Amino acid sequence: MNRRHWIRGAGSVLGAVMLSACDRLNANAQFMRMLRGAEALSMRAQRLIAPRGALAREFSPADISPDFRANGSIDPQDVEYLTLKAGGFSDWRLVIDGLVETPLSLTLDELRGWPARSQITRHDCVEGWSSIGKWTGARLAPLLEKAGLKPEAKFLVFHCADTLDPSLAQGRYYESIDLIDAFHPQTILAYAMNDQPLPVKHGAPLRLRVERQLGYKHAKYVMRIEAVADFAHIARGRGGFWEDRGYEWYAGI
Ligand SMILES: Nc1nc2c(c(=O)[nH]1)N[C@H]1C(S)=C(S)[C@@H](COP(=O)(O)O)O[C@H]1N2
Ligand SMILES: [Mo]
Repeated sequence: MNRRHWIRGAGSVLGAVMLSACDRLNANAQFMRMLRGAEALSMRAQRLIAPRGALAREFSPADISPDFRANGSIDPQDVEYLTLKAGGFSDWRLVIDGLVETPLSLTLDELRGWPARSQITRHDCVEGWSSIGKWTGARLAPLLEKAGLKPEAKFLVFHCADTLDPSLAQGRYYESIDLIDAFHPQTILAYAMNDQPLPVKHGAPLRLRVERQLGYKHAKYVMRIEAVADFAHIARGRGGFWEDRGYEWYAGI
């Protein structure tokens, strides 16, 4: 069997597994373990088809959605965030720490001075909608090179300012990516959208764009980027707010 056939075969088996998934099975630990195995398989399969450095498709200005949807938190009410917003984010700092040689703390103005990239891309949300927007921001790779990742660092955790689930102590939004996505050329910390300062509903003052991943990986309201060896100790240990509630950690597109 050649590679392509093998991938197609594996894909249809996974599809059947997914179709039979239901909430009851979701609660079944053995089934969840199997899904995680399938997730690792789909991650490897996808990376055979599209190499890890491949760029997400970029669009032309004419393709930009006139009304880009906003989703999840759109107006955080966390006191710390409200205070920063009231001050025009002049007291906001992006912290990059954890397993780095030199922790960084950067103002928005300082970030604007770092090597930047603009890209017009399509945002795909698992809820079944897509919008095209233009994003401008600091490329993540040069910032990570400045901070100097320690050899043990394997993932970046994005800590956000918003509480999406107020019913729990662990209701703050957070996300994580691996170093392949972290150093991808289209991975940026966006401070502008469609040539305007990033609006609050889309994550002001700073949000992640990680274009080879589904919408929920694109952390908005980023406060801190922590380099870690693993994320088992953070919140419920699955690497993200939605991952802690059953979504797959790898959401590659
Ligand atoms: N901090 C934070 N980031 C977040 C979310 C959120 O609720 N809080 N929602 C996620 C989801 S599911 C999607 S689809 C996108 C939505 O981004 P948008 O509001 O700019 O469309 O942000 C993602 N990042
Ligand atoms: Mo989403």
